[in-house]
Amino acid sequence: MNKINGFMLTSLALSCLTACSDNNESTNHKVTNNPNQLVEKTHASMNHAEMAAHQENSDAHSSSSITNITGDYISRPADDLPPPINRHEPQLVKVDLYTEELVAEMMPEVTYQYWTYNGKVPAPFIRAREGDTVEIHLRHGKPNVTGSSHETHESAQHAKAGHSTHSIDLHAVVAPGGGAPLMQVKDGEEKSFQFKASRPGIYVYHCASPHIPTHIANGMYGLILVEPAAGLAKVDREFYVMQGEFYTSGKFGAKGLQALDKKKLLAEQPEYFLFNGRVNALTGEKALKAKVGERIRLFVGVGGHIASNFHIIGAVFDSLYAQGAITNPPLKNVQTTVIAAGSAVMIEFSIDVPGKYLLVDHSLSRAIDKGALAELVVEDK
Ligand SMILES: [Cu+2]
Repeated sequence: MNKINGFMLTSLALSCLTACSDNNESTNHKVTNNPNQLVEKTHASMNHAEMAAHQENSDAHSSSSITNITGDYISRPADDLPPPINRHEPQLVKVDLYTEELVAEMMPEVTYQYWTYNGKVPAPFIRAREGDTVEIHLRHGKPNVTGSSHETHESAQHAKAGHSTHSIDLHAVVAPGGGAPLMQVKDGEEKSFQFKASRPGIYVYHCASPHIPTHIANGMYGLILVEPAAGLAKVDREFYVMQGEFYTSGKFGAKGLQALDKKKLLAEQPEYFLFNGRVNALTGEKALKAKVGERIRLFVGVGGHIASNFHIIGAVFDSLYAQGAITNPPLKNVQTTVIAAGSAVMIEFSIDVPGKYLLVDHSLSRAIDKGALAELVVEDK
């Protein structure tokens, strides 16, 4: 057994590919009983047949061949999060993540090569309970995909594109790099580690591979909630929203495939400020929906590099758990909250008057001109 940075490494057999929620099973996993151990394994996850298919199709792996996905594919719906935890004992929570680079619409006629966890922005919402052992599996590349739909390309192309390695740094992990030193995965590799969810809160996680700001700017971020052991108050609705900014080569709305403009990234001058990765990701049919009087809980994070001035036009945050500190007493009756880059908040409120309420970054040109706008539609009971 190796020791790295004080954490013991053992091997795991890797198998499951389920969603990021409660999971009682630990089948095929040799899990240590000490939850403070970080567990890691590397393996080339393509078998020979898959590798052969990959090679045969390698001619098609030029950057121009990456599938264009039209429509609203990239954005994760705001109600896509695991349900509240309803148990009183700690358990093992297994999380399966893979990385995927894919070209998708940022708005109609504007496309961008996103780098993602599990194909969406933001990444899966991870939900655990204080005291749980969380086991993160991270695979570089979509599992069980070969042939023309295989988004990944050859190693050299990965390297040239700057995504030869991906990883994960979870702010809920109290260990060097948030786990990232153990979790650098190259094309086709998979690694895993365990940590004890010891600090309740709502935390950001993100890719931490060079050049880190580029990986984050391309969409590699999500939230992990560690519920307090006693649980959270019961509410009627929960939603998952993350703000991130995008540094496209063309101006906001410029048509066609947009490259990342690194100069704009370094200058912190994005063209887009977006909720869940796309213009109008959370409006119209995809708006947040609730009924008058219902208790609504929002988890809102900033995955990007620029803090949000988060506000809901026409609403007041009855309870704001600022800076991810969900076990502190909330601030009451708050109009707008700053959400730092790499932070998140929990907001609880209800609405008395039916209608449409706009979620915005109150640096309002970001909302009106650069995309940072979502809708909450509240209907009569
Ligand atoms: Cu990455």
